[in-house]
Amino acid sequence: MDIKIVTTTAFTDQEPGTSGLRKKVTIFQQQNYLENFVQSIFDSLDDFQGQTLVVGGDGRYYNKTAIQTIIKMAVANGFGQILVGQNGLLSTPALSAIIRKYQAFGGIVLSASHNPGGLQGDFGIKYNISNGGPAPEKVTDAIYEHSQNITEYKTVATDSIDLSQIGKTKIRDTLVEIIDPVADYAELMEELFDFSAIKQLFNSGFKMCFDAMHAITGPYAKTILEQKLGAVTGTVINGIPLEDFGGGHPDPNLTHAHELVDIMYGKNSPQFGAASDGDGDRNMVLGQGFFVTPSDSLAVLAANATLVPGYKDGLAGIARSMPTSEAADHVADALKIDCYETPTGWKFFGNLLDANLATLCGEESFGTGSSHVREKDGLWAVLFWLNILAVHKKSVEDIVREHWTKYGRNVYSRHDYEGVDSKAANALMENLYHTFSHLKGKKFGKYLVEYCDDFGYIDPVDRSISQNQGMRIGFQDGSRIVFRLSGTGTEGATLRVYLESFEPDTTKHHLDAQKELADLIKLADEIADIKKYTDRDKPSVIT
Ligand code: G16
Repeated sequence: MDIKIVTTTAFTDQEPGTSGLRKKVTIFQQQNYLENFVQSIFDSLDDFQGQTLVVGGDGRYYNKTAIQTIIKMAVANGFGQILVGQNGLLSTPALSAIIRKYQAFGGIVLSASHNPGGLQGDFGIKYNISNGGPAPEKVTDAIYEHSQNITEYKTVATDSIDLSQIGKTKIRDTLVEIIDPVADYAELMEELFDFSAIKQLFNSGFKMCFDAMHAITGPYAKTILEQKLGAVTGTVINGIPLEDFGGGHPDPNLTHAHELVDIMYGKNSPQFGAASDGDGDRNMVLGQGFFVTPSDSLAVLAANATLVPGYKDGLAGIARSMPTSEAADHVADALKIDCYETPTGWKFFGNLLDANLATLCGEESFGTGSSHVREKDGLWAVLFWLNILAVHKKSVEDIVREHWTKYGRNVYSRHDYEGVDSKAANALMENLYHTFSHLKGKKFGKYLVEYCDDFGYIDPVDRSISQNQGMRIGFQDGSRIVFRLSGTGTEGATLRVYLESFEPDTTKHHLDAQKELADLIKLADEIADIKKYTDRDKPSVIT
């Protein structure tokens, strides 16, 4: 079978964002669009001939078609082995675990994460390196550069591979192996967590509801929660992965995971609720009528880590993205370990984890993870909570409230303005940038501006520099407002406004976050002129 060299023309818009290339399905369906990007990935890698590539996706529309294309191109480009999840499925954290376990050269994840799927929805592609984590910026920059100059790609003319049967096929010199998408990941979870304690918890009548949102975690959650841990059948809802996620928006937050939210805030709710997103790396955690912010979740996991077998020896450090609340910093202070502040994007945690500077990482965007893989991991976070609940035998709410009593509460919220005109969003940021030069020392009511800057990061391991990572204003009382444009949207721009204040007074810990943050919310609008630039009088999503 001969290698085919196909002539192509570059697309100008293949610049990876916060997490790979995400576009409308219809954009990916243009002739050679996917092929160009895949060839650009391969062209930016060295010495992968004969090595292993892992491929899988979240099962969204176009997943299977794209996988067939990628297999043929990986064969033509000289990979020695390709591991593919059965039916083209692999959650993002499972793919990371498989890269690490089998010492693969890298992997390709097909997902647009929490973005809606289906013919009119979104698709995405991301390259992960040999540590199992998202390619760092130097690699994504190289991919983009290659995509701008591409003139041809390599493929082979062969029949489609049957993705439904576990087994091996040889194409030219490449072994293509269809693997169980769940087994390796489940085994890793069993090593990290006290499965017998969690089993006992479920045996004692403890109930939970896990909403897989018709996305990738359905099969993983059913195997681990229902089959291995003994949670009652029906614990996992929306557990069958569908190409359009059943018409839903697979983003585990209070707005989009409304079915779970209704259950957890309704009568006779189970003790614990959780949801995960399209590709299984995000998580939302709820108690009975109680929402745990992702920032608090990271802090609680860090404070309780030594209760969990996989972390019993303690944490090397914690890392959080800049807009994530400083709740984890208080825990790090108490544990006398470092807390690193990185730009938004899981790729920035990779070096810290590889160098063993951090063990737990987290982001306000519903992502938590650890050194067990190099991605955030939704089901892992749920199992971590279950392990803590099994040890403490207290409610989720009590655990969080006791945490606040000890460390203080970082009251937190994020306001998103989605689908804003891109020019207007850029103008808002530009204006903010100029405003910043005379904000320091200024007083707004009770808030005195202590610092304001455009966040930049120097990676402590390889000294690489990442600039323009979000505009932040810090006030003297520890409150913060951060403004960023999202790097994952596919329509117009999304303005994210992150709001945080610190409340040490336990008598105020029961208060509603939006009310507590009302002054800061007003101030954010006053400083950035949000209403004027976005032409919106309120955010589209509040978390
Ligand atoms: C991705 C990244 C995360 C980031 C999130 C939101 O998550 O992996 O690190 O926090 O996007 O990014 P933005 O604020 O730029 O939209 P996912 O779950 O979409 O892969």
